[in-house]
Amino acid sequence: MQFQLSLTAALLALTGTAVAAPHEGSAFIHDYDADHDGQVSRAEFDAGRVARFKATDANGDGWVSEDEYVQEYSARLEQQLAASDRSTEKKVEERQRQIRQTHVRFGVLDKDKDGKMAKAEYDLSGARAFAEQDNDKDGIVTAADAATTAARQLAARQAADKADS
Ligand SMILES: [Ca+2]
Ligand SMILES: [Ca+2]
Ligand SMILES: [Ca+2]
Repeated sequence: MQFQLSLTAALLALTGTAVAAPHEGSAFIHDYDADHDGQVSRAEFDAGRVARFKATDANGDGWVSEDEYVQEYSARLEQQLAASDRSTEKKVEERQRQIRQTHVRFGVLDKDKDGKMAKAEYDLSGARAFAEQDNDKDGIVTAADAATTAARQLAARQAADKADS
């Protein structure tokens, strides 16, 4: 059992996935599959994004600041960490890594670098994320699409790691 747990942790570290357990499948589908049919249509995705933008814009002024962005992510991360069976030490590490990446992500999302993530900037990154997940480009992200994308991303990361070392 202990071996299995540390193996899982090692695999998660390798894939750089948040703290989602492998049996949960695609985090993308988990996040946006509102009608629970196991796949995400473009309409479902767009509705989910609108809701998330609103929820992230905590003070309701129409744009998301870096603080608001990190805050929203960190709340979700804490839920995942609370449900995870990793050691306290690993959770501290994971938290630091994820929060650091969230700041980096905000910088990428804020295309015009005015310190604000506008809805248009958010939509742009959403459209890109959906296109990346929808492997066969039919406008619906199925479990097969998500699995193919995950495999492609893993291969790309491994190639990048190799280039680094
Ligand atoms: Ca705001
Ligand atoms: Ca901006
Ligand atoms: Ca598809």
